[in-house]
Amino acid sequence: MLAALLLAAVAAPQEFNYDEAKVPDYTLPPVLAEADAPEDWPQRRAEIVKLFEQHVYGVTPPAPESIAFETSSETVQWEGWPEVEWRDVTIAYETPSGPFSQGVTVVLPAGASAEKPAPVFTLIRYTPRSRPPISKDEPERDYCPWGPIAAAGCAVAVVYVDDVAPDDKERFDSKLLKAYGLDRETLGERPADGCGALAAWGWGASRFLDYCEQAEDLDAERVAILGHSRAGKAAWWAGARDPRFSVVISNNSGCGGAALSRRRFGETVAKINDSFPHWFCPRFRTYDNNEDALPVDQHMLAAAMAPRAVYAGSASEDGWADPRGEFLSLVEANPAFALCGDPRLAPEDMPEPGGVVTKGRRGYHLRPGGHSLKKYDWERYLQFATEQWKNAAD
Ligand code: GTR
Repeated sequence: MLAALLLAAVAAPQEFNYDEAKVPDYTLPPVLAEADAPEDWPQRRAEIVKLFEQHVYGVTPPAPESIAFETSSETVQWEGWPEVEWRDVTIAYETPSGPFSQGVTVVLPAGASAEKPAPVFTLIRYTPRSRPPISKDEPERDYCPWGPIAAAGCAVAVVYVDDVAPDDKERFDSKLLKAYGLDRETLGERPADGCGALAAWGWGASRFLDYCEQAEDLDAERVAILGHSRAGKAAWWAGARDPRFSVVISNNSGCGGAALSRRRFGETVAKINDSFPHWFCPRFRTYDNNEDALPVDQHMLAAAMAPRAVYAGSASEDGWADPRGEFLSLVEANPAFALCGDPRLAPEDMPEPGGVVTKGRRGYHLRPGGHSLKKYDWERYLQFATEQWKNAAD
């Protein structure tokens, strides 16, 4: 009898909330704290980044002192698509345990040059590396339509998570983190603020930005970062840490990404820590079923992008990622964006499925459908980023 009861308890599906009426009351930590003027913002922003580092994502290695790049290119013309250059970039740097390298594939529009450098979309991608690296069709979960991106005059670069930190709880620290002596074998145990995989992926994306800064045909002032789902979480954190990314986008990133943790809608902190303990720092576990004790919530991550541009793409049937919680993060970032002179977003501005809202440097859309990165999403990201880059240039 006892055994049967225990079995039933184990087999019972965990309860997750999908009912707006059951979202608990919560109070968010303040975005500005003592800051109340634009000149106070850089310091407050730095405090926010530090809090996320200590409590959520973990401390990344320092940027390498010297870095070198090797490239090989081919011109590709697929029927019905614009001619592009596919460039494989090997990024190499010294680490405490010797040389380390990662690869990035860049697709450049024909005609990108020192006179006309191409703006860049940096996609953190967790689909295994393949050749051709980027497909023409839409079937993949983190699809990358390089044709339309090139047609818009932009380049797209793919950062492969596996090069820096395999997306696997046993092996995530076997590459970059091991090279820096931050792996469990070296340390014995992960420290409370130990670097998680999401932070390591973003760190790898910053090394690609190092490349953009010296590649004449890429425009380092106009580099966007984005990712889908787990890579969307990594993209927002990479964008918060590295202010060289001028536009920061997450697609269906949910818990630990754009969604407010205190809403406990769909995936929760306890659930994500159980399923993916390697994504975050160990201290994040102390907030399992204890979200109100977090010194941050994800609206502060959106705020950390100010005065740059930030976007969240949601999908109407992706309750697990809490589309409303993703929108509310942008809304609750109001104090930081208002300080930079942007208009306020209101909860009532949340669009219906199929709608987009852009105010100042913040954008959001709710694609009809489920958890995926689609052509629909990319079209909106292209439009938002190009508008932001144009506004910044005006
Ligand atoms: C899910 C996870 C989400 C999201 C997703 C993905 O299983 O619960 O947080 O990251 O995976 O990355 O596809």
